[in-house]
Amino acid sequence: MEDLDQLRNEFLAAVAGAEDLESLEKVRVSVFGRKGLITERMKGVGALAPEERKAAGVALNAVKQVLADAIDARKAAFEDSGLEVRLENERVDVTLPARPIGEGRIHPISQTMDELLAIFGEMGFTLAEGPDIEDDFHNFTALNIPEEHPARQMHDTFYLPGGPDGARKLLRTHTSPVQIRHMQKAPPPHRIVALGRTYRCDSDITHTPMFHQLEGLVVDGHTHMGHLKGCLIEFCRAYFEVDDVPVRFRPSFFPFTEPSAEVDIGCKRSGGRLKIGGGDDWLEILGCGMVHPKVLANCGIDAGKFQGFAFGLGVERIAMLKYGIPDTRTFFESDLRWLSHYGFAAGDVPSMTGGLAR
Ligand code: 2NL
Repeated sequence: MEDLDQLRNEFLAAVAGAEDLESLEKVRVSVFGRKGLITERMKGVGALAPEERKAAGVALNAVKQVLADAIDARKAAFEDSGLEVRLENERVDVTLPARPIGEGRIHPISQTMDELLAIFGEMGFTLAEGPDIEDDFHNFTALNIPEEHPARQMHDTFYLPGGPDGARKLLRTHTSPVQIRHMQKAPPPHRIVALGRTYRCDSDITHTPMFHQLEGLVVDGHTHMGHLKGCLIEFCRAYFEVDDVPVRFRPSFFPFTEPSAEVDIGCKRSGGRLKIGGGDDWLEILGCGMVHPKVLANCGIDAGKFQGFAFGLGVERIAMLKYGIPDTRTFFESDLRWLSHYGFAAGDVPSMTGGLAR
């Protein structure tokens, strides 16, 4: 019994003297491990005479409990002080200024395209899509563009190397082939817009080799020039956010429409600044016309039964006019300072009547 007391005191001293969790674990193993002293003694109890066995077992169990409690208490103390140390070292200074979050900007071309889709979507147009790489038929022939037309020339159009049959694919020079493909695919009525990248072999202050277009097409049994005018006047009001913006239709020519017109809006220029609406100046913003019967026929549509209108505009041009961006080329320079100035925040969602819905 006495040596049990001594054993207990020695181990309590060892527990108290353990300086960290690791040395405490060593003490625990030396007592309770497979070869630990208590474990050994427990085996010894089994070998005692039956009358001694009970008292020895009780005494040994009592010591065992005391030691286990001491180890647990010491362990908890180490863990608490570990937490204290961590809280001290990892202290958060809530008065520090927040790190700036690099918030992205929406490119003015993306913003303008979203606005256009919102406006024409509200009018009942759906978006049609098609490939950037086109063939001669869908980009030119179907649109009644003659073989000798300057637009077909090598120096105006990006042609790809010829295939085995000698036919050369090209980068679409306008979004019209999207509408041609749409008309070939399904019978009228049609009410679609095509929107996206277009390419021309042209590069100077006002031209970039890649630019964006939006075109619209309506074909059914009855749509006439009055609908064309109503639709485009409504578009000008919605896009420029000027309810009484003057709109003028000026006769023009395109091979794919007859009659054809160009649309101007009224504006005022003073002190180098441009104000849309009112004034006595005019600004050209889009081209349009009634779809040429030959174009309908080229798409398998009976021009005796169906008619409609089409229009096209340059996205860069109307973005520059609305947002006061002076130089086309800057759109594609990927200059972050330019983007943070002219770009839009993600919350600037285009509304369906033009402008921003916040
Ligand atoms: C402009 C003028 C225009 C069209 C595009 C078109 C498409 C088909 C049939 C008939 Cl499939 N026309 N598109 C019509 C008139 C004008 O664009 O100045 N664009 C920048």
